[in-house]
Amino acid sequence: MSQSKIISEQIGFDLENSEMRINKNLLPQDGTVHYFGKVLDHDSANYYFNQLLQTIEWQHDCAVIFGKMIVTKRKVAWYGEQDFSYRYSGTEKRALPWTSELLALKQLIESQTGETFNSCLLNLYHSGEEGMAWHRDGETDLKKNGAIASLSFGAERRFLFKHKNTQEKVEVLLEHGSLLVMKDCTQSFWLHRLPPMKKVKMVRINLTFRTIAESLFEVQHHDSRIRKPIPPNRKPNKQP
Ligand SMILES: O=C(O)CCC(=O)C(=O)O
Ligand SMILES: [Mn+2]
Repeated sequence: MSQSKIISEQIGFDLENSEMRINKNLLPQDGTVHYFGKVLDHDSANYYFNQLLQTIEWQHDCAVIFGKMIVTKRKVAWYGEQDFSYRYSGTEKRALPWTSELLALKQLIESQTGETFNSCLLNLYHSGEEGMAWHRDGETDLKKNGAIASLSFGAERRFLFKHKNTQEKVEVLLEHGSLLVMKDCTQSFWLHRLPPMKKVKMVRINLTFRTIAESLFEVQHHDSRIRKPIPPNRKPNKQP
């Protein structure tokens, strides 16, 4: 039995169902997005939804927008294989060590996609009133053209892509227990967004597994957004 089949069975992964869908690229040009659909069976998706809700150290996100510190309604968390420290939206974040659930999910999507990931950004949307504006995940700390694997749990939400030159839009519905992968040059040409859906009252949790660029581990403090792990007895540098 293959390794991915063994993992799939342990974790409740709907392998055969997903294999039929992954070959279709949702984008007409300039990038690759594969929607695998529901990759976890309903009970496993419920299990992970509840575990993530309870075990993740959720915190409101802070961002500096037009010089003002904004606290978002949605909550976020960041986990990784090292306690990476990085700067994002004018604030400093530090990755927590993998939980057993995140490691199991990472192992599963790695065996399915053939990609590897070393960090995960998690978002918790309390209801359809919360969403995320147009953006791309092209931060300089991420591996160039690295795959980003997005796992969704809870409320079904629309997810949109918009081409930065043609304004062409592509839409997909992200279901409970589903996997979407963005890769190649997608982040260079397409923005994405999670629009609010006022009728949705349920919580949604999204996990985006990413790869922090190896070369940046070596970059030292002065101007990098990612730093080597900071020794526990030293405080992170102050905000500018
Ligand atoms: O919640 C989602 O589906 C997308 C989240 C996202 O785009 C991000 O965290 O960068
Ligand atoms: Mn994003």
